[in-house]
Amino acid sequence: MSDKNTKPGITRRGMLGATAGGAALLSGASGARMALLGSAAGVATAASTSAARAEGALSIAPGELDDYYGFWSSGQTGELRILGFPSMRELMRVPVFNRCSATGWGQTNESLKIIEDGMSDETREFLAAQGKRVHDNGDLHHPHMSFTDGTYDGRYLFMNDKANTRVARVRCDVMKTDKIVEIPNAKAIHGLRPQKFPRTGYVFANGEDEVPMINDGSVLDEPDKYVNFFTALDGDTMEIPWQVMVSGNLDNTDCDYQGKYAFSTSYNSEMGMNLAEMTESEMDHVVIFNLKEIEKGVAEGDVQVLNGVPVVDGRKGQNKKYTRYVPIPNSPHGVNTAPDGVHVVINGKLSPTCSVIDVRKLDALFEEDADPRSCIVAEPELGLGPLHTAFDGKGFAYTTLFLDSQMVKWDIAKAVQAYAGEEVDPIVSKVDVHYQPGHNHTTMGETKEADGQWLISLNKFSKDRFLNVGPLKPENEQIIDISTDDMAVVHDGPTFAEPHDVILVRRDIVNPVNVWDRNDPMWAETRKQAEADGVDIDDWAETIIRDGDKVRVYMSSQAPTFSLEKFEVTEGDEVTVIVTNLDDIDDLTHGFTLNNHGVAMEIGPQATASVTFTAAKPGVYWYYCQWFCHALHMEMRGRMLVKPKGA
Ligand code: CUK
Ligand code: CUA
Repeated sequence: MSDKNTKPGITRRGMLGATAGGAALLSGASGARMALLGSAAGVATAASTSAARAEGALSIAPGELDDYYGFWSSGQTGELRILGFPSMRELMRVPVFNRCSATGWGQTNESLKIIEDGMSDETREFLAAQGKRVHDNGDLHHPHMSFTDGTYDGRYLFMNDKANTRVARVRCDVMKTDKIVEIPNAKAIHGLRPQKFPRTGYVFANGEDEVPMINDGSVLDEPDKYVNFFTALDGDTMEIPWQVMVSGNLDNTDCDYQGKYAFSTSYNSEMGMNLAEMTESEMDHVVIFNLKEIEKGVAEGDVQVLNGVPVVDGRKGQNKKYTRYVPIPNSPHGVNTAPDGVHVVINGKLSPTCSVIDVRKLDALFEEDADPRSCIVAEPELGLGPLHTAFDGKGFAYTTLFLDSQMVKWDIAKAVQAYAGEEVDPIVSKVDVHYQPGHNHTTMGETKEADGQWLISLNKFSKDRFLNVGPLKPENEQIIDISTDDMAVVHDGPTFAEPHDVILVRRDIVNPVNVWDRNDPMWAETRKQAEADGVDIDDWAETIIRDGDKVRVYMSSQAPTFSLEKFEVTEGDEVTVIVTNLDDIDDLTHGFTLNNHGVAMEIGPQATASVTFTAAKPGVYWYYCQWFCHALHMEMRGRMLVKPKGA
């Protein structure tokens, strides 16, 4: 059976691996022991089945493909990472908020345009005052794919930057960032989710840090002057149709499968400014946003316009049409909507409980004088430090317990029964993870197509699990087989700072191209400039345009040569090098690196990229192709002569 582009189930390898013969292939004493036990008993035990299944699925043979794409955040590294899952082979890093040395992201004119287009004038001036043009860091926590009708649609990935208050979009056809938008009014975008139904639609973004409404340096310790914002972006245009002003801070967010409500947790309902104040009350809250009422309020002009964005007032005790504050114990963190389309799990963090909302009770919640807790239908006690929950689509939930260093599997229906007073235990089983898990995720688990195959635990501490690399340790990501109730941990994988979150997407949903379209919008501005200069960048180009002390150098690349083996400029010139890769073969990327100028960029097959720098010092400088493209790749180089001024 070819498992290319089919829905993964138990693959052929997995089935073979589940036999005693497959288990015998396990290396090491424990593998041999399991294989012996399995065959001695005549049946595979749960543990050996898991191990064997893992052996089959995790050790993907050379040349074979994974069943899932894993889209990983990278926290303070600022990039998006793509892994094959379940093999955990890293496939690609997509620069987003970071400066990338390999691709030139944050340096090429095309990437700078994307980064600067979504930047406020205020930030532009602020950066200029520090001698900078763009931020070169970000803190990317939450990557999520666009949805249509409750499941991933393979169009875009959206992600937040907590450090510099931005939201970015990555195009899934080329796996490159195409929009980065600074969110006005809010500070520190943390939770982020795309609308699931009818489509994305909105991308919801939480502001984590409260700031004084007028933040001009005159207010510090007057909490009543602090506000916070919930933002809706339009996933198609990346414009901001509205924001909601809220009370308390906002942590994580999710939304329903009906297109009516969104939810945000708040760990600081107190509006405290230090640890003692922030953790003072036993109850914090989840804010429920009534999307239709907010849209109506915006249409009717019940807004104040702040920095160009219509903002409705959804603060506690204000207009109750827009928001409801549901009390939740204690500093809730993750919020996760189950694939059943009904249950929303709020993870208690400092409370050992998760609170479960039934979305069918939300219309009534927005009625006058409704009990704010009337939408809660379960509150199972799961263990210490529940942070995030994932689902298998079979009625079970899996919650990370940060303090207990465990994953707990529980039954949603039984939790509802127990809350109603029945004598049932919703907890199915627990497994140790290593150590202190944050996010977890199941295959397709945040869609209505959750398939119950695998669970991954993203653990904040690895301690002794890997070779020691010094005081800074990697994190540890563990794969758990959820095909049995025992939840066997079947894989450890170290990872660098600091993936918070991941989504696991069936591979038939993601279909990137192999070669760029020559008319891609990514270099539309560069094309316009070339047309103005009378240069056809779709053809072999070797043209140098002088425009005062600006020089534009047009060249093409075709393995193993640049069209220009040399060019001349004058000391002090502002030089723009525009390279078009005329190769149209899969995987034939060239690069342009200019020695001692800090200049390097990627030019994919059929792409155009450009970079601008100052030729500050007379001399000969070699430029070279930095992607190994041909047997004569080393020879793919040329010289820039910088002539002394006035010579
Ligand atoms: S947060 Cu990091 S573990 Cu930013 Cu999604 Cu929960
Ligand atoms: Cu072109 Cu190496």
